[in-house]
Amino acid sequence: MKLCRFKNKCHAIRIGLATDDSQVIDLSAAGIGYLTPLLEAEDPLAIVRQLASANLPRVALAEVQLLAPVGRQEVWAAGVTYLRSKSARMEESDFSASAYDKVYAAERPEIFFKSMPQKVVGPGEAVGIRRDAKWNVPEPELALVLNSRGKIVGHTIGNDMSSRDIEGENLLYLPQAKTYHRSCALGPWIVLGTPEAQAREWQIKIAIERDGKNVFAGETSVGQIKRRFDELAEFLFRSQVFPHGAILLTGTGIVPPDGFTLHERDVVRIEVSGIGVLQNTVAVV
Ligand code: DO4
Ligand code: MG
Repeated sequence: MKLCRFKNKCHAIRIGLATDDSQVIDLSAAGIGYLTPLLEAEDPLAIVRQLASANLPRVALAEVQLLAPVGRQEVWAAGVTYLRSKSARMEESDFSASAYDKVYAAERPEIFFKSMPQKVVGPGEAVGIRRDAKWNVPEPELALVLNSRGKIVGHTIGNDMSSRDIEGENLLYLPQAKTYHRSCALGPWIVLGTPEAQAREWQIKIAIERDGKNVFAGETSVGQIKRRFDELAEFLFRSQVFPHGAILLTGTGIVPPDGFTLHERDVVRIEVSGIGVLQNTVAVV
C-alpha cells in the first residue's frame, strides 16, 4: 500500500493511495486531510485497505503532482551505518577519521537532525548543492517512517544531500554540510507495513545523469546496514518526543568516487526495489 501526498489540478493538497495501475485514490475525499492520523492508527494498513475498497474518486498519477510524503514529522538521519560510508568518511577527513571508525563500532549510533518537514523537497523538485561547497554528493537512503510511539509504520526513499568538503574539513561543520536549503528529498510515497526482514532484501540503486549521459551509477543492498531498524528508532526516541512521529534516514551505502561532484542540472535518480523511484534535479543554492 503506497500512501502519498499530492496536489490535484486545482492545486489542492490531498492524501492519496497510489495504485499499481498508475492511479491515485483520493483518500481526502473520505475526510483524510493529513498523514498523521493514519500513521498514528493502531493498524494503518487495515484502515488504508478499507479505504481502498470504498468507492472513492481516482485520478491518473500522471495528472497529479506528488509531494514529499511528510506532514509534520521532523526528519532525522543515521550515519556511518554501512562499511562503505565509514571508509569514505575516514578518507575525506584527516583529524576526525577516528570518530567515524569509533562510531561504526560503538553501541550508540550517529544520529543527526536533517530537516524540518516543510523544508523537504518532493519528487521532481530541485535538490540543492551549496554555493560555498566544492564537493557535493547525493546520499541515497532508505527512510523509516515512525509514529509518535516510535513504531516503524512504513518506508520511503530519502536523499541526504551532503557537502563532503565541508564535512571533511572539520566534524563540527556537520550541520552545515548536511542541513541547508533543499538538502533533503523524500518520496515518492510511503510503503506501509513491510517487515524489517523483507525490507532488508531491497536493493538501492542510484544513477546520475549530466546532459543526457550517465556520469555515475551505484548499487547496494539494504541488508548491508549494520544496525537493526528498531535499534536506530530506539536511539532516536531516547529522551525525545515526536508528537507526529518522525522520519529517520538509515545512512548511505553508496559513495561516488572521490573525483566526483554534482553539477547544477544533474538528474539524480534513486530507486529502492520495494518502494519506487525518487528523481530530482540539482540546483545551486
Ligand atoms: O557523519 C557523517 C554523515 C554520515 C551519513 O550521512 C551517512 O553515513 O549516510
Ligand atoms: Mg547520509
